[in-house]
Amino acid sequence: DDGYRLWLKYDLINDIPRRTAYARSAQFIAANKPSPVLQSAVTELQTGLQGLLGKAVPVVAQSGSRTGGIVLTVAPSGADVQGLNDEGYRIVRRQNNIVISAKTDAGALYGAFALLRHLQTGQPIDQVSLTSNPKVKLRMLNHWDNPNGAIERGYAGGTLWKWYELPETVDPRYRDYARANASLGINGTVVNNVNASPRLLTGEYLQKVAALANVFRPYGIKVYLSVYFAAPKTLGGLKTSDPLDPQVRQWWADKVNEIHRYIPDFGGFLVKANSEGEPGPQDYGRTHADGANMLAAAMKPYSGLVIWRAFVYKADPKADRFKAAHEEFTPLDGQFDPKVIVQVKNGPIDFQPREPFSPLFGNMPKTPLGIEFQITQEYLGFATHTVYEAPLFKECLEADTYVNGKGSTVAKVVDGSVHGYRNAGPTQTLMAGVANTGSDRNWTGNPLAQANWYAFGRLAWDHTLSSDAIANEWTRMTLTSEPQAVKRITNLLLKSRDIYVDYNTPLGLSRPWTGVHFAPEPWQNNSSRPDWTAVYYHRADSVGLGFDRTPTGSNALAQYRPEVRRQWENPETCPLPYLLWFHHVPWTKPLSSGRTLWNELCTRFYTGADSVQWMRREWAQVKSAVDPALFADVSGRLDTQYKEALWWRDAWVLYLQTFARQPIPAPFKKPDRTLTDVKKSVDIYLLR
Ligand code: BDP
Repeated sequence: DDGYRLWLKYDLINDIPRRTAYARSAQFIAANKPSPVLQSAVTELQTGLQGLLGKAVPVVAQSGSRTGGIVLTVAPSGADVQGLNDEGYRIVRRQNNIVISAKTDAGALYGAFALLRHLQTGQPIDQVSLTSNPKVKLRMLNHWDNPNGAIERGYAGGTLWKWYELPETVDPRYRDYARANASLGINGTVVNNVNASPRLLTGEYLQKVAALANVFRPYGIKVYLSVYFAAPKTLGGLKTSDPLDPQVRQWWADKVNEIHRYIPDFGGFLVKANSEGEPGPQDYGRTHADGANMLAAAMKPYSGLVIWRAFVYKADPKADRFKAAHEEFTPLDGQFDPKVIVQVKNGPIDFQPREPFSPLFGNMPKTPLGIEFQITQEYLGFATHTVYEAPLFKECLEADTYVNGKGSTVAKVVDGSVHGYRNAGPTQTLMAGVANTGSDRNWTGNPLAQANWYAFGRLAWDHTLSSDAIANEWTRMTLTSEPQAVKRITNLLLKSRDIYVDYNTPLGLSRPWTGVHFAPEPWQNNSSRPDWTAVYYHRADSVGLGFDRTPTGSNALAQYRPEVRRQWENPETCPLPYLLWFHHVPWTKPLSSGRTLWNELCTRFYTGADSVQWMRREWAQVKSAVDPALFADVSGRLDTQYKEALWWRDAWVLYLQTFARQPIPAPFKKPDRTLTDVKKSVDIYLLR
């Protein structure tokens, strides 16, 4: 198995009684006058059932008096669709048929995939009764793909989009990409990097993007573009890109019209502005709101949206980067056009293995805030380390902001239930994930990283699903149905993120690296900006370790509600996973675990690395239950992961030891190599 089919494998069901029971209920597929989207649902059911049942299932126009089949019905109102939102679905058994009802064709498509998932995971079908509504309206992938074919922070090959062949040649893979996304309910895709090339806005490239949009449309997926804010200057030849300049505004209005000539249902713009060197409205003394509203005005005649990123921080040596987005954006609350959504990364810094939730969530009640997660493993060991991300996503989504009292979780801020974004006219709710897909045959490099794409999509649809349920479902659809193996793999996935954190950034450490974000460099202290060094984040000195964000330090804690602050402000009671995020802790201080900080750190680094051995042993146990090629692929990656976990462990403990000046505690043995050895190996890795 080369992994290409992802979780849509549709292999023949070997359990004959079950297969027979399913076949009895799937003797035909009925759909009236299929639109392109409904036709996708029908085709997918046909393909899926043919594979699972080993026989072709005919499609009929109307069920009439026939029974024993699957009936797709779309109606804007009526008892069948009561309680459904626009994209929701209901699956029930009625008059001996399985009826999939929805208000829209997209809802029926999601229902079709849900029914297939139900069968793929071996659920009983006789009394099937499923109702599901997406909790968030825009469920989107963000591709950081460049027109030259490379992917920023991509670890699974080059871009999926063959720009030089488009629009004449349309790779069939685009359709499989759309199928996979639609199976999860993903309904939007930003096809290019947030560090955007203006080239995507040229007529030549818009035609290419339109060809992709044509493939994605029958799967309910809209295309969005990241835009380069200074395009009026670079592309339009204007003297300025000032958002209040009438010519600039006209340029964008014309551009938006042009885009719609190619892509009538264009989704909208994603904008990274005045961030990490990208141009933006502040270049002209204007605000983020001025910039976003100018694009919203250009978009006014259409349904498209402007998604404006809040990922900003300035090169100020005295500032705490943690506070930057909150400081810049909260004063603008209420100033954004209703067509604007502000997209906020899950944490205040930058997709670290574990971060507290961003204090922006809940603190802009008049502005819809979308959440951005990173699926690609930029800070999670690239495609070699196995890190299942659902627990990371869930940890943030379930965190309580207390903005409207207890229970104001990040998820409820994002889905609109705290501040009622849903009622605010055309505004939307949004969950975005930075894609981990690439041109590798298996899409994600590490076969197990497919689970992260899957988990993101499932949580964007329903953030109340558990990490465990998603892992179990994905494993059964993708790897094996053998119960013991499913249990083992699910357990391995669920533990993998904490294991990574333990050997990489335990107790609230963060960002121990430079440019490529892989090799350990906690000693890194030299960069054009202080906040691009490692020492800026961990603040190790002879006294202790960690970033003081209490009132004696940067007081970033003041950006949270008192209830949240109270959880973290006292170093005696701050949960250990967040300790060094908020406190500079003496090396010798006893922690709640009973160990001193130094001993606790060593314990984490050593047990974290040892746990990768456990992952290898667990994986070895499932050999007979999974495909041999896939088994070997993952085994090799786990071997590398172990080697690199030791590398991380040694780099950190040897470096921190120069401050803590204490021995490695028993029962752990001191590393075989010296700090100089590790530094040299990092230089070699980074080709320095
Ligand atoms: C950082 C990445 C950088 C991205 C940036 C962003 O290292 O490549 O451009 O995030 O999200 O984590 O804009």
